[in-house]
Amino acid sequence: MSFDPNSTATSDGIFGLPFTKEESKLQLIPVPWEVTTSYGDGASRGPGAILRASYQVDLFDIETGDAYMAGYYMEPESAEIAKMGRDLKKKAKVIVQAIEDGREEDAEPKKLQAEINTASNMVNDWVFQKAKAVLDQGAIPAVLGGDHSTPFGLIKAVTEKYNGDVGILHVDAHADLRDAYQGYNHSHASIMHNVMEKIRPKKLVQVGIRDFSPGEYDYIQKNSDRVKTYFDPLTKRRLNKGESWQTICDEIVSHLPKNVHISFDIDGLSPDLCPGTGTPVPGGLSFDQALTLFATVAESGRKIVGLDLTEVAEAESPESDWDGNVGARILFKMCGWAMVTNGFAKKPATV
Ligand SMILES: [Mn+2]
Repeated sequence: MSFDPNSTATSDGIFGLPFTKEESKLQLIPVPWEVTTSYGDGASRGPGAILRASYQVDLFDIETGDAYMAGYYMEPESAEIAKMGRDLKKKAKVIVQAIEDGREEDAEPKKLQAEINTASNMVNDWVFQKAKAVLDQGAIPAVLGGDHSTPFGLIKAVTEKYNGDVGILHVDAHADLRDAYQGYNHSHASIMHNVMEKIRPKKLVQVGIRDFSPGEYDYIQKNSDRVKTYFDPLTKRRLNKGESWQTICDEIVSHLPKNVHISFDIDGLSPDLCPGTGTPVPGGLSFDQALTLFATVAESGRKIVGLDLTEVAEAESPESDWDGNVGARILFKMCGWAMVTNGFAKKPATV
């Protein structure tokens, strides 16, 4: 394997890198799935949008150096999962209509919900097996969604590997702590509730949260020993009163155990950085604030043992690759820090 990092991409691998699966310490599992998304469409095409935009990212990074030399590999998308997702998304629209019409208890929507729940379980199992195989190879697994339901199997595999001693750093506009959503057991709006109740990692630390239900707020209050939420408006007030983002990042990271899984919903960022995402909310993190948060995790001595990036949409207009571009750069930074914190790469001496 030889290539020139100074030239433009010559391989069609993620970030233009030519590594095989076997030689890669970071392996991406794309999950083109958004069956239960409630608002905008497009997250199922996120992995493709990120892949195309990834060729523009310059490989050397001032914070993580040539971490990519540890090898990044993205699996081809499963055509089977993409097709199953497309077919079920049509059926999900029938359910949404039934709910609007007050017919959600009818036999037809109930049957479709059951069908979607079965399919979601299948996708979770599929992701779990894939992630487990990556971990068994001594590499770091990552999921590229798709909607935010997609990393469930990944978080399960990572948490099992470390016997539960894992903290989830969850960046999102939404708390994703709903018990169930529109009759779905595994929807994007319930991912962290499912993670905390069915997988039970040690800690959930949420950042950027600005959209949640009273029930979700209640869940956060009742589980304050396991769930720490940084509500975006309150964090912004602290900044406005003169606290530094670095101070707040140090505090956020202090709640996490040694092993950290980063679950990054792109809508945690300010919506000008993800205009095509399904459920954008004003407010949120700047790009630089996200990078500082990652760097703080790494510099604290914690290890990034898994990561996912979800809800990146293919932009509305075919000429625009902005959503993919931002997504690719967030992904690249998370991958770089994962390599550095696992000892697969060294950061530049000057940083
Ligand atoms: Mn979200």
